[in-house]
Amino acid sequence: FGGYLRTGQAGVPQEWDHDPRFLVTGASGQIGAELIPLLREKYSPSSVIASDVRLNRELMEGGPFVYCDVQDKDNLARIILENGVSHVVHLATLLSAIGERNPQLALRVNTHGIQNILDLAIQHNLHIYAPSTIAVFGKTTPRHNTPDVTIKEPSTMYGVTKVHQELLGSYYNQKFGVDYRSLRYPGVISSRTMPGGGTTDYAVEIFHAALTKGSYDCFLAADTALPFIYMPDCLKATYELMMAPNVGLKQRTYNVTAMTFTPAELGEAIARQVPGFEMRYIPDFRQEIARTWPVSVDDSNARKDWGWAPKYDLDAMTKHMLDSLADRLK
Ligand code: AKB
Repeated sequence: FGGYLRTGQAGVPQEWDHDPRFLVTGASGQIGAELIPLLREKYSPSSVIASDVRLNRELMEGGPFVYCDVQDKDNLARIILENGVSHVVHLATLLSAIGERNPQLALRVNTHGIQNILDLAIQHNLHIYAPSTIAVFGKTTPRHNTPDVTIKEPSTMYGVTKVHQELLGSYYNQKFGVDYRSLRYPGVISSRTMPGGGTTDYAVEIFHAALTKGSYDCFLAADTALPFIYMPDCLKATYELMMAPNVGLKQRTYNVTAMTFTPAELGEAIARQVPGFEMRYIPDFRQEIARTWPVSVDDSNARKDWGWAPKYDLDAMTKHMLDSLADRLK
């Protein structure tokens, strides 16, 4: 991304030498559904191609939308070539919980997808942004204030494939000069699209349940603390890293976080605004996954290298989320 910038400071997109053309894979998921409208607003609707194996009508109405299974390298190559794509935002992935239900599928989609994208990046001189996750960490990782560089022995197939992605991205950067960038997302909370099969999904489901039923059965135990970020901050971090001048980046993958809370603490924050809200705890297999992930992560390198600073804490996020969701549910 930095290669296109003439001048500039971190997070402040400057003049472009030529207009970028984006391909976003996995567009219909939680992040794509909000990142694509933002990119289409900042550039032009026709220069942001959404792609997925599942249709998203809103995205299709707002600009180009094509079928793309990221395991199919020929189809990816055709889309990139025929549309003059310069930047790929690779979001197609099977998350932690759904990946444990079908580990072989998660292995195929997640590893073939990033391998295809990185190989095509060499041929077509593409700039790649592909998120990673706190799922790269495991039970041997220090769980508090987890740094960028530490032990990564994940317990899920999703985590295994994202360690593979991180290593491959960094290798392609060093060996072939591919402009690969990545953020390790914590749980992402948003009101527009439900997340698709993660361990942190409870923190989105809970808001829908609070507004529709006044109660929620949580699949994690009350005291399971995990790091989170609210979608406006997640979009801000993503866009800022994508646009940051390459010269300022000291690493290819950065931790980012905005808050840490337990299901009980989130329940209390919601109850302050939805009187009478009640929770029950019925932990399932996702509890085992959550116990291997960090409680909090250290994102000081992102703050230092490209000026990352989140805006939403638990209370601000809860209020904004309840207001936005109430509007959507009207
Ligand atoms: C998941 O729970 O699998 C994801 C993640 C933390 O990457 N939300």
